[in-house]
Amino acid sequence: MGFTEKQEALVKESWEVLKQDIPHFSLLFFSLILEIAPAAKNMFSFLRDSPEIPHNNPKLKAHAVKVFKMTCESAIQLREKGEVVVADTTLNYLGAVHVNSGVIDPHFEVVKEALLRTLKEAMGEEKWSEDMKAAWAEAYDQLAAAIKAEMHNNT
Ligand code: HEM
Ligand code: ISQ
Repeated sequence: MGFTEKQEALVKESWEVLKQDIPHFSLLFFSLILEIAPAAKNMFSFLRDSPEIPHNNPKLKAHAVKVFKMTCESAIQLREKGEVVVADTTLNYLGAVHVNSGVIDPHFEVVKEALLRTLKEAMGEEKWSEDMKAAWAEAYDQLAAAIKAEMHNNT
């Protein structure tokens, strides 16, 4: 079954909420990644040398926003084209960045879990739903698949 208009709307709706407080939600996103996989800390250049997660680190914020935005873009494409297409140069770059940082396939599940938990927190019990979760999960999985394929191409 393809990605529906309703699923796309759910993703867009929650991205609008997330956007209201980027500093908070990027920090939360990151904290959740490290809560699930503490060892991931040393993979990130902007965290490696600091004893705790820096609040308001511009790099952390910018990176986290890219992850949110790219997943949101993927949802739109899934609805429009039925597949996620990432521009070649972007994909090459992301494949290389992740391979060079030591990222391996199982890490993608960690980031997925953290992303979904961040969204749940942002939406609150009232607005969060299984449908919303499934829509983000699908968009993320397809995007992750594209990045993973590129990472394997590089190795
Ligand atoms: C860097 C996106 C999955 C770890 C980045 C960058 C983006 C990004 C946009 C920044 C590149 C730049 O501007 O320099 C994504 C997306 C993912 C994903 C969309 C999934 C769909 C993961 C996973 C891990 C990971 C699973 C493993 C923990 C990293 C690391 C960096 C990075 C370590 C380099 C940060 C640095 O030292 O500057 N990612 N990522 N990413 N990502 Fe991911
Ligand atoms: C890079 N890749 C995946 C997840 C991230 C979360 C926060 C900051 C950077 C990231």
